[in-house]
Amino acid sequence: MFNRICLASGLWILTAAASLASPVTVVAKGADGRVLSGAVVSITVAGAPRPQPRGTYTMSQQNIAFAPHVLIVPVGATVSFPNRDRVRHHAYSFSPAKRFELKLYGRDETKSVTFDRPGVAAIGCNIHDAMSAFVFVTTTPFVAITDGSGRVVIDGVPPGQVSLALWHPSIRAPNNSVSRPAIVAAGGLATEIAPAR
Ligand SMILES: [Cu+2]
Repeated sequence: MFNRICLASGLWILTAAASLASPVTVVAKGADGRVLSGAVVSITVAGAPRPQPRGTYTMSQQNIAFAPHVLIVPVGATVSFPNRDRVRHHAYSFSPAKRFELKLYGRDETKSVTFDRPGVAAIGCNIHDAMSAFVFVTTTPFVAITDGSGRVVIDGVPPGQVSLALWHPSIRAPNNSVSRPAIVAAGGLATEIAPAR
């Protein structure tokens, strides 16, 4: 009797797992073959619904740095740029994805920018040259930043043909990005992406 219960619950677990899309695991590498941490891996699936802005998106300025360094937002998201420092900052972007300037503002003041086009906005500060950050404005929900091992695990990707893309400021290609087609099987996908050497 005990064995039969174990077998039955084991089958249930297998069935439940099969009904979920398996994860896509991607390791990002640079042209030098080393893993790329802090890179953005995105998967575009034809016909998939675009992600909608939800909640608040924040890139703070603290200790003379933007945080986070890379912020992923859906198209249409409004990002607030609070200043948590005692000094004033002057955040700006000249990127085609979003040109803006948040003129000098001080401690605990916040200004916001709406990102209405896909692409990457490189953010700087007019006062502090070392301050740099990126807002990655996406049209796909299947997107993540690589960890210290250059790895992302993205769940929920439907099986089939997809476009796999990698972005990192060090990539010497148009828009600092490379992409290629990939096939996601029912059992998911484990792969690598890197710029051509
Ligand atoms: Cu600054």
